Amino acid sequence: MRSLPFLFFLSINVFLNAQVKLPLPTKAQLAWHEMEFYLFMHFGPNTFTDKEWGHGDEQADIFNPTQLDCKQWCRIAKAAGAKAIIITAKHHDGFCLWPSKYSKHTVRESRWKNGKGDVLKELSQACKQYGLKFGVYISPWDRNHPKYGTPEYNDVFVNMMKEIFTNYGPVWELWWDGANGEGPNGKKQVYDWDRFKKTVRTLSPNTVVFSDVGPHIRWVGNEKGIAGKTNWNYLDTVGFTPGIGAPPVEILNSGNEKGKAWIPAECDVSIRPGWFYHANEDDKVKTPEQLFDLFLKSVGRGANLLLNVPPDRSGKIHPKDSASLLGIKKLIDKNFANTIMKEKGVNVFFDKPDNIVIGANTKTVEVKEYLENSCNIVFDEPRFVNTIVIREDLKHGQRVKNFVVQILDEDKKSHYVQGTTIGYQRILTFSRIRTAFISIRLLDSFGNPMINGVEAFLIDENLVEK
Ligand code: FUL
Repeated sequence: MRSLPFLFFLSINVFLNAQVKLPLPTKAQLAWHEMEFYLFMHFGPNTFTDKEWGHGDEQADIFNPTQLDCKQWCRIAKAAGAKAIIITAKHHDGFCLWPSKYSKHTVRESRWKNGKGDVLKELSQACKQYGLKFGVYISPWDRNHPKYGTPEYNDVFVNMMKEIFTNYGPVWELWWDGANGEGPNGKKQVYDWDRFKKTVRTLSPNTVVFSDVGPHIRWVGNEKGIAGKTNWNYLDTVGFTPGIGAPPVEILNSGNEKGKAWIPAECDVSIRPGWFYHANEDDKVKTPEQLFDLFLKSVGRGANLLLNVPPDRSGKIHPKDSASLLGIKKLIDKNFANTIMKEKGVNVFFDKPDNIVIGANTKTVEVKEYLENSCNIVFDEPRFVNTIVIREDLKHGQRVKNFVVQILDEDKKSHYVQGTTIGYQRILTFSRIRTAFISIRLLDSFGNPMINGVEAFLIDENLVEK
């Protein structure tokens, strides 16, 4: 029996939490969460000069891939299980991978295909053909454009975005880099962010826009591909701008628990040390196991993983990179294909026996009286488990603040794994334990948790998060 004071506390707490009006994702943001893992491609003059940040004074002729093959990129992305490709249409050096009317530093000025080539055209078409979403990175910082540092550059940037939306859309995600320095005229730009946002809203309302502070997707605060173990999809942006005016990286990494806007984190990281291709990094490509670890630390913490795979000078993905990409797909398939929950002799109870959520995004259960209730996973026979996956139905906002997983071993000793936020998906791994009883307790939340997936796995013990 619960004591009266406890019941009183419980009802007050539920009442208070129910009063909190949570920010909610838009339809486009909800769909974005389901994208989970996709590729970034840094490609441009830097690929040919071995630089990371071109100065903008590189000869356009330097850009001359011998066998550019965007279909190869797409085939590999597909085989890796990635759902989109985001390309650096214009990096800080200002070189445009499409023949923009608003620049004199583009593929048109290069020798590649006698100035008739268009990488954005080839890639956007290939993505359509292969069923991948197409995204565009366009650096606001431009070290080549003569107008940079003057109000007219904002017109240039807006016009470039217009060209991209009009000629290569639909653009699923648009990426605004926060780096900001001087232009060729030695001046820094005052960006008209409001105008930029309005341009996207008007011309391509379904595009999700990434920057340090959104408006739709935020930077995770590091370039290592690692989200906070606590990762709120909420962020406060008032008074902040992308770049130098962004919130502290710790905030970007974890979000704001009581933030006013839905701006989830995206984890960008490169498969190699650099963002652009460098032959001397061919032996430093991340292994499938390292990529799997990053998957756990990004997608497993409710963020999305944007993995950079830079094409080489031929214009293709290097065999070392594609081998690692196929490797991570194998690891994900092998380790997450079979949820224990669907096997015979497994009983799952969430609140009431008819409230069962097995697998991913099956049905949503509102967990009432969450302080008391838990999801119990009971096996007929003891078995090894080292991974629990739990998901919230984000249509109702992100609610869970704190939870604990109790695993009872064969000697009736309890092991506890603590968790804070869940969000789209939390993958908790631990050293394997032989158990017949697991209990997930949701300890604190905004209102009642809305859970739409619980799974248990035994993954390769070597892949458990370090
Ligand atoms: C940074 C840039 O300066 C890097 O070159 C790279 O493009 C990375 C994704 O974003 O801000």
